[in-house]
Amino acid sequence: MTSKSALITGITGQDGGHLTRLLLDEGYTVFGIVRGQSNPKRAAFSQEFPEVTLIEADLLDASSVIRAVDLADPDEFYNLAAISHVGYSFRNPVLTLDTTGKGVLHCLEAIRITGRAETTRFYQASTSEMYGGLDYNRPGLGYDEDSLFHPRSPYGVAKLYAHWITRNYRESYGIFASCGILFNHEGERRGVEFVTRKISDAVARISLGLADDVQLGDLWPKRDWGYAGDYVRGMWQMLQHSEPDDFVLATGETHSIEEFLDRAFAEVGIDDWHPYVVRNESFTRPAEVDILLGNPAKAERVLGWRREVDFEGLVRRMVTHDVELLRGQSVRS
Ligand code: NAP
Ligand code: F7E
Repeated sequence: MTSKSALITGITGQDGGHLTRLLLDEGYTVFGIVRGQSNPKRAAFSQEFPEVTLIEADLLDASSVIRAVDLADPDEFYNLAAISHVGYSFRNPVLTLDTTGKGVLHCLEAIRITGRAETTRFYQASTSEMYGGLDYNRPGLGYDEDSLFHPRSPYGVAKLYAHWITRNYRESYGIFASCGILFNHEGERRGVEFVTRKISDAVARISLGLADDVQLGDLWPKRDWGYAGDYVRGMWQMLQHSEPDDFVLATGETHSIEEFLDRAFAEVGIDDWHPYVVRNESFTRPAEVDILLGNPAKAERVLGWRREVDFEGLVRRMVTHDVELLRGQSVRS
């Protein structure tokens, strides 16, 4: 067990929940940033994790981030906060730049200005969206840490700034700052605005007679989908490593949304999902990322990182969870 402390931004998000569980199990004292004067997620979070100290701050407000760093005095700082929905970023590009891009600079400056460049290790949540799926020039091998970036959304572009400013602070000020270039990771904590959870939730509702269909956009894009619980372990391993560096976390497999639908509906005994899926143009994007496939060889070799949940296991886990959740709710009501 450790006596270390950690500060997590985005603690009320999917990865924040998984990472909090991991760090508490490792013996960390955990601090988390919550935004908003009445954040509806705060009560549920504190009920699940009463040991965590929540600090009110917002990545848009540099002074609040400095205050949070001073209060927590963390050994490790995990920056998970972002406007993280790609479709939303097209409709809110300036907010996305300010939060997902400039917000990271506020975190790095907070470490530097408060004199913690040599004591606080920093994790930045970089993303496979920085690759954009176009320069897919090594089919079968997947994107790695040396691949070209070509972001295709305001989110991807903002994350690319965040990635490079993190590297810049590592090189300029010697901050132990590592970027995890994570491919899509999902699970029972995923927001229903993302396609996998939207599908698992809809499949559960349809199987229980609570919904007739689900409205989706393009079904052909392919993603490298892993389980979030496996990926937060990789984040933590990056900050335990002897040197700061950048690492891809991925499964090395890619599947279309149609394949996700096949498996998810099969879990509840429905062989043909077509009658239950309605196309809705409003869920398509001005520019799409056609295919993402990651190569996690460096993280496996250097960090000893391994993913444990495969594609089939991920879909089963999500559908089973959502069926049980809805059954529980209907029993209570
Ligand atoms: P998520 O569920 O969308 O969580 C995002 C978090 O950011 C939420 O806690 C949100 O707070 C917080 N946030 C948003 N704006 C903020 C602001 N102005 N100030 C402070 N906090 C703010 O995202 P996730 O899936 O856990 O992902 C974690 C990080 O990894 C994100 O940076 C994401 O971009 C990145 N990433 C995710 C994936 C993936 O597949 N999940 C892959 C690669 C990279 P509220 O709860 O108050 O809204
Ligand atoms: O979309 C298509 C959509 O929103 C996946 C974020 O965590 O991973 C995530 O970004 C695909 C896209 O995830 C719907 O057009 C079809 O092709 O679940 P998503 P994402 O865009 O891949 C990356 C790595 C991140 O970093 C991000 O933070 O599914 N799609 N129909 C749909 N997508 C949504 N959301 N909703 C639909 O109805």
